[in-house]
Amino acid sequence: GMSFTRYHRYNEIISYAKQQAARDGMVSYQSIGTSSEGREIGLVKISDGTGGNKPAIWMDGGIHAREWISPATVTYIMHKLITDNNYRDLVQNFDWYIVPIINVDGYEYTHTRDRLWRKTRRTNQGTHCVGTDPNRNWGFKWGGPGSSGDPCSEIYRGPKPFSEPETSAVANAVLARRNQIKMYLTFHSYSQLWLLPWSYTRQRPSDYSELQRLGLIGARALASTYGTRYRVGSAPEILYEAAGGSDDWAKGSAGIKYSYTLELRDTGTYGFALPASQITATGEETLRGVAATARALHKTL
Ligand code: 0X9
Ligand code: ZN
Repeated sequence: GMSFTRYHRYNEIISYAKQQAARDGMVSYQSIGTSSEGREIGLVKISDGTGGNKPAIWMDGGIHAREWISPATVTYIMHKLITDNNYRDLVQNFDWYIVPIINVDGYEYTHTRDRLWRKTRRTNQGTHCVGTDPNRNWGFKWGGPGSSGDPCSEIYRGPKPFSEPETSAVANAVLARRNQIKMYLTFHSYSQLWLLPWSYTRQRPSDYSELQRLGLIGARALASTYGTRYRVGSAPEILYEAAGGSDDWAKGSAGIKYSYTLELRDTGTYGFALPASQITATGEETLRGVAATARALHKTL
């Protein structure tokens, strides 16, 4: 089983995902690619198997290495979707695709060398500076504002779109299921924000009010759990402009209408070093937010 009283290493999370797949017929596991250091990137599908493919929801975590609460929360939600009957409707109405950790090399590096590492661990030509910001590396409006061409920058976009095997693997896995996926959710920390497209521009998409409506439903349900308050809006309005992120790519390139980035707990008291004692509460409130948004989404289909 999996405990949520501490942060787990990459191997423990992947083993847990594989175990669930081995013991529960509704869960399957596959590798969707390999990181630059050779680690497998795992995808879990939860599907109750009555008939063919249903509308699906995609969730991923751990794009940024140091944001440990992200893989922990995604794993918590996965665990609850599999084991808690209160969420049966969500598994009956949707297939769920879940990648607990995208930046697998960076995640391990934060456990072994540098707790605050953010980027991937691929070496760059002509410099000792390592890594690309995997949330500036996606191929929609790549190179735009809020990204850098300097390999030594924390927001280095990489030499070209999808230069990183990790972002490329996830993009290909999403594209292969693009007609099925109705919502894309990606989990970061910290700041307690429910971010709506776009991030690359201050302009709002034409369907902004529909995206905002579902975002507000999620943030309200999240807050009603333990009182944790989220702000809902686009990144340029409530955070900063930044092009090349997975959320903009999911909407702009993959055509997934509902695309959100959640910035989880906290607002800066502990920041990236959120104590493990907050994993279950963060997982539970985020699950309730996601569940409320998913139920509202289902009514629109
Ligand atoms: O800058 C980011 O990538 C995210 N914030 S974080 O502190 N976790 O690094 C915000 C991402 C919002 N979406 C895009 N910029 N596309
Ligand atoms: Zn992040």
